[in-house]
Amino acid sequence: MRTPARLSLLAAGLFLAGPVLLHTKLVKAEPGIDATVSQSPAEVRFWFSEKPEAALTSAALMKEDHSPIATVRMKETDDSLVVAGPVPVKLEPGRYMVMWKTASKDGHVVRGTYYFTFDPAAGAKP
Ligand SMILES: [Cu+2]
Repeated sequence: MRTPARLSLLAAGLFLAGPVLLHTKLVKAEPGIDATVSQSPAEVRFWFSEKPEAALTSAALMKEDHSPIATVRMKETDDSLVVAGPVPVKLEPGRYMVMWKTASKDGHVVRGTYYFTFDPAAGAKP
C-alpha cells in the first residue's frame, strides 16, 4: 500500500509550498542558475514572476567560500519583469554564488541563492 503514503507526502509538499506561491520568484537569471559561462559576466540580470521593485532588488556576488566580491545594484529594464545591473569587477575563473534579494507585492523580502561557474575554456568545448 504505497499510494496513501505518497499522497500524504504530496499533500505535505503542497502545504509547504503554499505561502511561497504568493511571493515573486526568480524565474531565470544571467549568468544562469547552475550555468557555466566562458567570460566574466559584465552584468547580472534577473527575470521575476512579478514586477520587482528595482530599488529593493540587489545581487551580492560571492566566491564559493562566501567571501564577498561585489554588490550589484539592479535597475529597471524595458521589460517590467526584468532588472539588470553591472558587475563592477572582472572575475577570476571559478565557481561563484549569487545572493539575490527583492520584495514581493505585499512588501515581504524574498531572497535566494544560486551558483554559476566561470570557466574560460567552457566556450571551446563542443
Ligand atoms: Cu508575503
